[in-house]
Amino acid sequence: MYNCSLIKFRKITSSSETGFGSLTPIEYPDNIPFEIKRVYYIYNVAKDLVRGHHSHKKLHQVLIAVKGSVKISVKHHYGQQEYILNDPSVGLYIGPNVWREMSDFSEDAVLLVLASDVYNADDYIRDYDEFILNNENLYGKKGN
Ligand code: T46
Repeated sequence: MYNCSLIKFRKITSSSETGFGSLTPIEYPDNIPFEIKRVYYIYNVAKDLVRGHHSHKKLHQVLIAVKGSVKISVKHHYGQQEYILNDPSVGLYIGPNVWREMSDFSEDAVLLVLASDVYNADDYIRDYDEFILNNENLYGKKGN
């Protein structure tokens, strides 16, 4: 989807030892399209709760379910899509002007987010009508 795509990271495992586990490195610019200025994570979310309900004006982010699973619903002027994140070696890149909602958190889910900038409340569009209008201003009115 426009401004939104899955990234497959490396998963380093040792075949020689059982139970050794896996390691996923993420480095700019090889695996992620922006320099990381902030990291946060979301956890202990109730099963029926939906978070998000906003887009960003300039922020780029990558979302990774480092534990458990989370559904991410995204919407842009050019389409909408749902992703189930349940693999710590897979990230979902979300660029600017994409409406996002996070739901269906499994009980053990930990959603790690890598962000291109520090927290800035002014970068959020939290009103859905404003999001639609902003996208129309940027990409043109639907049907024209
Ligand atoms: C996003 C999705 C995936 C801070 O003080 N610093 C921070 O870095 C963040 C991310 C949030 N906050 C405060 C702002 C609110 O008072 O934490 C509170 C909860 O934030 P919010 O309601 O925006 O959380 P979500 O889960 O709806 O959205 C978050 C990010 O804010 C957002 O950028 O894309 O996760």
